[in-house]
Amino acid sequence: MGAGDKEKKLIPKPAIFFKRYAREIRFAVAGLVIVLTLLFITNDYIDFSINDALDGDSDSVNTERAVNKKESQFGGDLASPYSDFQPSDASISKRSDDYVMPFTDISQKVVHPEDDGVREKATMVTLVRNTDLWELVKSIRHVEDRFNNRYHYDWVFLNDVEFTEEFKRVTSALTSGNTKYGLIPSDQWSVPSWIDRDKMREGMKFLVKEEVLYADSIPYRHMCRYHSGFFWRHPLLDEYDYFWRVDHDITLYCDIQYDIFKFLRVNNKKIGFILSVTDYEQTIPTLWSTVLSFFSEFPEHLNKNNLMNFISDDGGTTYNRCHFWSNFEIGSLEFFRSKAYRDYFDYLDKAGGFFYERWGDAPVHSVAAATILDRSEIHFFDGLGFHHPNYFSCPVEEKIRLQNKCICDPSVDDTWREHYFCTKKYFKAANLMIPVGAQSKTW
Ligand SMILES: Nc1nc2c(ncn2[C@@H]2O[C@H](COP(=O)(O)OP(=O)(O)OP(=O)(O)O)[C@@H](O)[C@H]2O)c(=O)[nH]1
Ligand SMILES: [Mg+2]
Repeated sequence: MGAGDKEKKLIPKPAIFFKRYAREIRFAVAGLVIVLTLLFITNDYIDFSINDALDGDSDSVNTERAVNKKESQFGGDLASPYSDFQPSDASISKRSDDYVMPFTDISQKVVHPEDDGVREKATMVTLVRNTDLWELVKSIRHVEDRFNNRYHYDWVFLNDVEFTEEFKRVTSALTSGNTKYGLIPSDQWSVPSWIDRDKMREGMKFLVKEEVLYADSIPYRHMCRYHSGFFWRHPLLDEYDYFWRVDHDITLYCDIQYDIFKFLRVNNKKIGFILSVTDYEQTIPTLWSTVLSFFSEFPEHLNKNNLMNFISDDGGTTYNRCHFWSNFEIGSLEFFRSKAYRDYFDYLDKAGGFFYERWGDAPVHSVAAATILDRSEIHFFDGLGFHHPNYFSCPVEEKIRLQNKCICDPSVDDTWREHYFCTKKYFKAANLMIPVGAQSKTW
């Protein structure tokens, strides 16, 4: 074995290989880099073109998405104070094209907007007692987990007494947006001067005899009156256009796949509900006659394209007591701030029914919505899954329940029942189709 051979043996075999083919290897690596770069660019282009082609579909849902997608590429509306907002979960803006909308939303001709990186001027709002804290925490978690952890909307808490430090600590730890805590002015939470207290006591006695819930509760009456006429006037709500009322005793069962506030704006909706029921006759004996005298004094506030057929079975002569259950309520603050609504509330308030009887905010809001708004501005929400004691909303369509990861039992759904519940009546009044599966609930 010569010295040269020895040297060759000391150099490892791969090194000899690389030395011999150094030029070819350099070419191959450079080629590979070029090919990979080309592939990367082309793939991006194909992806972009396919999405654009799909977005170009004439279907209104896709058109809406296309508009939003274009906006989001430019970072949303630059003039908006919220334009720096980005959803924390990027996957939400890449909704797959097999996304399904509930049948009722197709029937109501609405679109589910895609996220565009622009947060609406909206907030959750909760009127609540300090003592409700440990029930409220569950409601907050439902709303945060199913919706707000992607959007970080603010949360306004309102109370007739100061919130405790513990209440603020716990709720601010659970919410993903800013929290604000407001004290209600005492004149909005006390019996007004024009109320005859003897008459009020007589009314309460009657309701106790009738075994009506909260028959003689004054705080309950303040709560109903506050929700009817004042929550939207609280200065903490001044900066917002939309609200979602979240009570301390609610449950959400499904993921909400879209920005529910953007939904209201894009579809021009002023109020949304999920369950609708019939009120107790004894709590509102003079509500309708008061409403009728309001409209005879303010006929200009009656919308020509109203939804009277939902609240009256005889063309407006009597009230059928149907109302949107207000423990779930998403709506436009502009509606409540309008002259029409303010005139309406002031008229009702002066009549005294919040105290002499026990008018609830639900019939008060619903009658206003069905008379003052255009019928197209009201929306029935589906696909969310909801519970407030003692009724359930659980989507009837399995594909919606699976897509939205609902954990409710559809057999307990109350939405489409005909006795006591009113959603079928709403669909009939609004001339909308109901989903398959809804027809079977006739009791
Ligand atoms: N600050 C404050 N909040 C109240 C008061 N009464 C009720 N609330 C809140 O107003 C909302 C509605 O009150 P509820 O007592 O649940 O009324 P309801 O839903 O008609 O009655 P239930 O069927 O018993 O649930 C809840 O979020 C309560 O926490 C009160 O006296 N003070
Ligand atoms: Mg409640």
